[in-house]
Amino acid sequence: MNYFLTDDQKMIKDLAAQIAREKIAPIAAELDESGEFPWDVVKTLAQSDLFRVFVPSEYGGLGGGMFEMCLVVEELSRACSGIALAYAASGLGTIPIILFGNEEQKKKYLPRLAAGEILAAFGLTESGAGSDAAAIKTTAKPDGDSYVINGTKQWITNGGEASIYTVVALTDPVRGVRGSSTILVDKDHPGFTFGKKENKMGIRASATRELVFQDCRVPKTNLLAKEGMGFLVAMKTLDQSRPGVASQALGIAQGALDQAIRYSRERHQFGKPISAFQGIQFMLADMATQVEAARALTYAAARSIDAGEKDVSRLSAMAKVFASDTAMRVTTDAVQVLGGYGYMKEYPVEKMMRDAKITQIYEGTNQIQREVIALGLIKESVRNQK
Ligand code: COS
Repeated sequence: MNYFLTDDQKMIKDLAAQIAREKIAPIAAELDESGEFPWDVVKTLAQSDLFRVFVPSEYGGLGGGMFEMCLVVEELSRACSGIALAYAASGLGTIPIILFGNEEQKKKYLPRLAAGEILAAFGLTESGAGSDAAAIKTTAKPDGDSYVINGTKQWITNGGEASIYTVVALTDPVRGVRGSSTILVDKDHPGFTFGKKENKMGIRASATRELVFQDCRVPKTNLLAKEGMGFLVAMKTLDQSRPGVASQALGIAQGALDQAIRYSRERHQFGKPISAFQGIQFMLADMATQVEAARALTYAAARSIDAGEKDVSRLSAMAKVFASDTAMRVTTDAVQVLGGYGYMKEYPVEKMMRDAKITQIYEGTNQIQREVIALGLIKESVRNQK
């Protein structure tokens, strides 16, 4: 399908594909096993200017948007979505600074993030606040010119590796969600430490850790937007970032489809390549159709965000749901096409199937996405009736 990419977008996509082929694919299985963070790949992505693609040009970026970020994430994820996540999660952590940072905050952080010198992370989730993001307990008590942060954030991607964290905390707990705020916290702030690295089913090359705050005092100048806007900042950030998860899922699905097609041509049974059997052909046809539909929806969502569409929650959630469900189906079918070999670690599809699962869970489970979509439909219907 022709998505009418500009020359710049084609260049970004090709460059990311080349890095995926040459630098990521050869180490994907090894890092999946060891869980080592892919700093060498991060360095290559930085040297190739790929962290710049979604940052405004005034702050050292190339002035693209979510669409360009999605093109990169998709291509990197074809080879390894765990490694790609070091890039994508930094994007998630950068979005609130782009959307809500003041001039001083943008000047301080964005040029270094754009250069790939440092990574960002986003800290919302807690042990008791997953789908129910409004139930956070971490507090940031105003005290003179500072906030004093106490609490623990859970399962934070890039935790311990990133240098800058956007943390959602209650500055006025009595007001509940309306008393939440987003605060930028540097990694080396006294009172800020990290839990152990989590041992995960998939995306094992990515780092997932707790963020632990014990009387962590940060200056009030680190507040993003205004006090009380924390939940809104988080929701607006997730509206923008969810097509990023969709493109990660899309990359995994495309990678698995590529493997299944190649294998079906090479594997002979009953005197023929298995690609000659209709049972396999129909599976490949369905996988390819789903992947293309996921791509069309993901690109449409990212382009709507970049075009400044006001209400992107629903489209963004649709892209995330559809692409992640597609990734799960397509990787499962790819394992089936490869049969016993697909189940073995010598072939990459079993890893892809493990990696795909998280895309149905994080940045809002697919059940939450469906709720966002349905509530959006109902609200629109009520509006149209008035
Ligand atoms: N954009 C702007 N405002 C939004 C919004 C959005 N996308 N979503 C909610 N809001 C606003 C609502 O309009 C409401 O404002 P008012 O009180 O002024 O009316 C406020 O935020 C609270 O909204 P709501 O009552 O819908 O909040 P809920 O607590 O019911 O939660 C969901 C809404 C479930 C959608 C939210 O908690 C969510 O997205 N959960 C998943 C969290 C997630 O993705 N976690 C992953 C970890 S981050 S990597």
